[in-house]
Amino acid sequence: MNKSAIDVPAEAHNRKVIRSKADLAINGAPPAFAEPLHVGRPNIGDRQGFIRRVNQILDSEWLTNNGPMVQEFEQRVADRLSVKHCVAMCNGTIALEIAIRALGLDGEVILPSWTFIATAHALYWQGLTPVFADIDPDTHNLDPQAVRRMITPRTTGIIGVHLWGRPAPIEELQTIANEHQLKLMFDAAHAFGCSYKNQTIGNFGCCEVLSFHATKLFNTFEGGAVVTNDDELAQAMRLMRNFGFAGQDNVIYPGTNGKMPEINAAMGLTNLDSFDEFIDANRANYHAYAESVAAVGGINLLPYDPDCEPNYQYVVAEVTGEFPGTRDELIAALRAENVLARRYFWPGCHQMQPYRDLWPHSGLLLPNSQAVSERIIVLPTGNALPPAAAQTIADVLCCYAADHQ
Ligand code: T4K
Repeated sequence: MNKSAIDVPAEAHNRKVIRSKADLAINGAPPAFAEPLHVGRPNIGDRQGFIRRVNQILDSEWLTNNGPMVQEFEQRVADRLSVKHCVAMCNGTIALEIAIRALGLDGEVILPSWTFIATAHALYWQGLTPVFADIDPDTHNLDPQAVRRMITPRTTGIIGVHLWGRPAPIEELQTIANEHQLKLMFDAAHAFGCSYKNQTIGNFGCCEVLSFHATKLFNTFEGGAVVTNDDELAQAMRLMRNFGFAGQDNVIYPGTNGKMPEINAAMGLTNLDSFDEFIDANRANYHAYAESVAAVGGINLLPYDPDCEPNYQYVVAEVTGEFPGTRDELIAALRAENVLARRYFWPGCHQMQPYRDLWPHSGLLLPNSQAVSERIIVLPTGNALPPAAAQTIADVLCCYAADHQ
């Protein structure tokens, strides 16, 4: 067993004692946690503050269509990220689609396969061809050399994804985009509140897309936004998210309905008030895992880059060949303890439909994406994680490893 796992007596935290294989739930013992621990448990700020805002909305009888809460929310997000425009949307996927369209992307767009499926679907849904480039196995982000290899005469853009809140190789991608006259945008769904070299995520490429889904560090129930410093782009996206209306009775573009309702903005404003506390809680969870889980042989916690300020949204570990068991067996052992760890984003977008049938051999060009997808494990975090949960999870991993030596 690793040192820190035995340093803190389980009894002191009133948590299940896990010292031998007989204590593991997969071997018939009761689970370590009475309630499931989720990866995406929502962070919820001040309830009374939220309810006050909901009452304000109800009293005002203004429920949606760019109401005062949405406008305040957009301003607060823009201020927080030091970016000129925040265009709030109903979710991150529609925000991606609108950004893709407003940028005039066409033909082929290069993106990682190692991302949530929405990044690829947003392109496909807009009639574009997603072209998957491989990742750097150490950072899980796009490998610029792999991006170069995927450029064809039909390529019009690149979508970098700041996976797990770790900035994509921003400068290298911008250089490639400039050399080939491509538009560069970022899927920053994981990176709200992160920064790169002291500049907030939200200020890179032509625009960056945020998700405020319930499972994100910062949520508006459902929601998203595109942030940009480009006035014209922001104006085009505002038009697109509201059916193309340029004023009452005046439609000048075939737009869609991407509007954020007032109640979502109320949740956003409430959660913005507590956002720093959410980060603090996640940072503490991350460090607790780093001390305990990372000390288990064969389980490596993904570190953050020194020149990036993370939001600690995800606790991501890799199960290496050194660990005496497969990733999926380990996930099953954790699930038995009520630890609902995930294997995001297995098996990779290229292995999901329609892309798997369209390009059945694309995996040959994505060896790093495939390898990472087989060894990843995402652990529960968030401000509802019980105290010492990371330690208990480390104890499970240690005993599991000892049991399978
Ligand atoms: N780009 C990237 C890189 C993304 O990661 C995402 C979304 C997007 C774009 C698109 O943004 P949105 O259109 O979603 O705004 C979840 C989320 O649905 C998705 O938003 C997120 N990424 C993705 C990483 O995770 P699932 O399939 O894992 O959701 P689900 O229902 O399994 O929930 C995860 C866990 O959270 C569950 O174990 C239960 C727990 N949970 C969930 C909800 C909704 C709760 O405890 N309470 C809740 O209200 O996709």
